[in-house]
Amino acid sequence: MTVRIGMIGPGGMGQAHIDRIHTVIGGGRVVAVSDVDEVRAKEVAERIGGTAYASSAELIGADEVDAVMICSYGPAHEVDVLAAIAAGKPVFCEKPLTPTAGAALRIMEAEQAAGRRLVTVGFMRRFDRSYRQMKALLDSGELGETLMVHCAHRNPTVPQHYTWDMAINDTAIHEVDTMRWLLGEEFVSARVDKPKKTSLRFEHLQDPLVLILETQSGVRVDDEIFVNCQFGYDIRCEAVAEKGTVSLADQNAVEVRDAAGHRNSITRDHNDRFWGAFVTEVQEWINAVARGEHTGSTSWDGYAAACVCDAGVTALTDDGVVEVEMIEKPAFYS
Ligand code: ISE
Repeated sequence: MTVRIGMIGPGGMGQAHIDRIHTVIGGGRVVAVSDVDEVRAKEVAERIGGTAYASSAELIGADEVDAVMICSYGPAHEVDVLAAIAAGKPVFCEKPLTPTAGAALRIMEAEQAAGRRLVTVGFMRRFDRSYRQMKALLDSGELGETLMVHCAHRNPTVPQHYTWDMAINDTAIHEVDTMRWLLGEEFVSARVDKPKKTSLRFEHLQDPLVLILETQSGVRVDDEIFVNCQFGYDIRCEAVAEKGTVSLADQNAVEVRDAAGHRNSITRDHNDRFWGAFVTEVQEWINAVARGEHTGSTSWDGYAAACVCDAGVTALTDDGVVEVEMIEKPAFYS
């Protein structure tokens, strides 16, 4: 069976998904697109030999669409995820599921009422080989209990429309999800440290910042967010446990040694850095849709990440420690 996918928002991320689905991934095909920019929708549809729909609602309702992929702007996600649930179609929604916890809660309620897990959130780092090896080692208990995790998330630059809260809601959300998954527990509090700002940023940004999170059992996670670091897309993670540490290795494929020194290349692009993770994530989703099953992060994961980010955004404006407010996990997501 070929899973016929309808893509909402085929911008940069969406096009990258289309390219992998049509080249390296098996079992799926993007047959329909819609976009707020109608011209772009038509161009993409023509390129892939699919149909351009005038609205996301029409695309979701189309008979030729078995499953929906949402790659639009975060605030637009809720209405389309709810429509996909109402249509009984599996939906892969890029992160963040929603920009606020309240909206994610409405999605969870609709999904539970539908009685079937239909929503997968695009938290791709869970599919990265290095993070998976790190988790396997920590879960084995060989290093004892995990006590702290030091993370860094650096982007070369961000565009002017990147708003101040996106440092948490759009960037740090990756570590929020990955750390919940890695440590297997929820965060209870957030704090933001605000160091000296780089002069190479837009005035409205606190850049860099350090998000400090604490889990239920007291594990401390610090996450340096530096979205105008100039030099590359640089992701670091070191877990400190009772008897040792484990870190992500450099992701370079080759190292150069010459008269200029010993160095490796650093990518500037998240699609390049997490290429393998994206491929595995989307392949597993398509396989699961074909089997009528659910895979990947759930709406609960989208909701929990949004709750932590809500606390982080508050901590960005108000000093001090902010408690994470979250409902009890519904049995539906256990
Ligand atoms: C972007 O949306 C991503 O998901 C990237 O991985 C992240 O590094 C960037 O800061 C976000 O804006």
